[in-house]
Amino acid sequence: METGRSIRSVIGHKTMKKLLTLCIIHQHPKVLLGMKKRGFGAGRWNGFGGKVEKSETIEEAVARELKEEAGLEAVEITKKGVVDFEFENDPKILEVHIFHVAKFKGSPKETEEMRPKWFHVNEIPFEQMWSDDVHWMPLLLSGKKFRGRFLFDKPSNAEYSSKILDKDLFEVEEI
Ligand code: 6OG
Repeated sequence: METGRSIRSVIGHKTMKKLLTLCIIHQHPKVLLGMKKRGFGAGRWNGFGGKVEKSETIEEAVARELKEEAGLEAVEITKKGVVDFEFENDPKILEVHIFHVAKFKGSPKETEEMRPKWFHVNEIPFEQMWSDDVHWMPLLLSGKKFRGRFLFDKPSNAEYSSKILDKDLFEVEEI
């Protein structure tokens, strides 16, 4: 019998969907972000996360990435959003599952991929983040659940902040 996972990966293959996680550590009034040091989105502050491997669930990927990128052990993770990201003239869809983590063990440490830093919720550096974040992060920080889709011109890096060409973002009761 097919499981949810394998059905998802078959659909994922046809539509060129890539499954990723993104986790925001939030202990009010502070949020832990990481400066991405290499790879996709380098030079921007973001939550922690990455690709979901074939052998793991999405929640397992959240815990693994948090450990690998910030040296933290998630104690409780809550899914808050699913957002599709697309780039003009690129058939790939990044389906990013966004989580809220309020409890964790350990203290944040710098890794090869990320330099962690706490920010007050009123001082989140949106101008040095992906340009979608300013739209959904306030929903996440106020306990809302959401779905959305953003179409960008091209990927962000340290020098260039992606332009949003189209967006659709709405609150949902369940995710
Ligand atoms: P690696 O390629 O390093 O994972 N990500 C995005 N985050 C935001 N805020 N906006 C986007 O708009 C994003 N696209 C991807 C998902 C990449 C990490 O970056 C997130 C992952 O946590 C396009 O394995």
